[in-house]
Amino acid sequence: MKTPIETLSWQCGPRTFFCGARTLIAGVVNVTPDSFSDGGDFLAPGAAITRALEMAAEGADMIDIGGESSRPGADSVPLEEELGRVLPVIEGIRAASDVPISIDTTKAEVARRAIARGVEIVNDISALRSDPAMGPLVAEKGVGLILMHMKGTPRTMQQQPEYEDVVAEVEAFLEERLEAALRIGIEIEQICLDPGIGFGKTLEHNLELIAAGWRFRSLGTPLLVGMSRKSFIGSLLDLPVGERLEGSLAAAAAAVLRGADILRVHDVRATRRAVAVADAIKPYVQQE
Ligand code: HH2
Repeated sequence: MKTPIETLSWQCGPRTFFCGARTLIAGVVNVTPDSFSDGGDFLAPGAAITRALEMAAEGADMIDIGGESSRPGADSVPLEEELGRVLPVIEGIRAASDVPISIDTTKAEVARRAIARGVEIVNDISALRSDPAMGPLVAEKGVGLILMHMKGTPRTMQQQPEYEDVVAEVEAFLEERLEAALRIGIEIEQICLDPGIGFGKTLEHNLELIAAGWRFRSLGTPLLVGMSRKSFIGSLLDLPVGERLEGSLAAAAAAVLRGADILRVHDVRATRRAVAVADAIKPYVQQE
């Protein structure tokens, strides 16, 4: 029996995304020397812009630009350096394309300058806990906001993460951050939630969270999941980061069938194809 998937709209400034029937793809471009999979590849603005436009042509629904790596153990980047990395790339993409852009940052000043250049979404992996100015900025500008779960900080998060019930704890965290955002004046339609695969989680925690998608989606917002090339795939396959495409596609299909609306990925064309098949099967899968 076919059960249509409830559509949730995600309001990101002037754009509205409809989440449900078709999985959306966020293409990742890290303008950093040290990101775990593409570190150093796109540090030159021209290379990052070219890659972003290529992803848009491959069918990315949005491009996520980051200037600070959040890989386990990563150091934080000073404000001026982060601005110097991401702003030329945002300007270059905007000059050539109207593809929606999200900025992966925990700093309100980076988000403010990015929004001034046409960015529609703030991807804050600290879920508004790093910078007290971030929530009010998002409320004032009406842009989209991704709230992600992380246990600890990128420096400490993989030091033996422990949970009694990982799904219940991540759910409680996301609910609490959602309520905090609403109290600041951000509308629920602006928000997207993310269980933060790999951020303070063991292999088993990640698998359990991917399978728990419908439960997170029942919090009433679209669900984003970022699994592309991550180390849990490397652990399962015993393969280095450059050889995790097939594993990433399998994880993508699984997450879609378990309720994910948006996937944050490095391989846009391949993921689009894999997910088109998963999307066709999705209405026939029990949504619980
Ligand atoms: N994962 C990474 C970075 N940002 N944002 C959200 N919302 N969800 C994620 O799962 C997520 C994220 C880590 O991946 P990547 O950007 O490829 O690497 P790095 O953090 O080393 O730059």
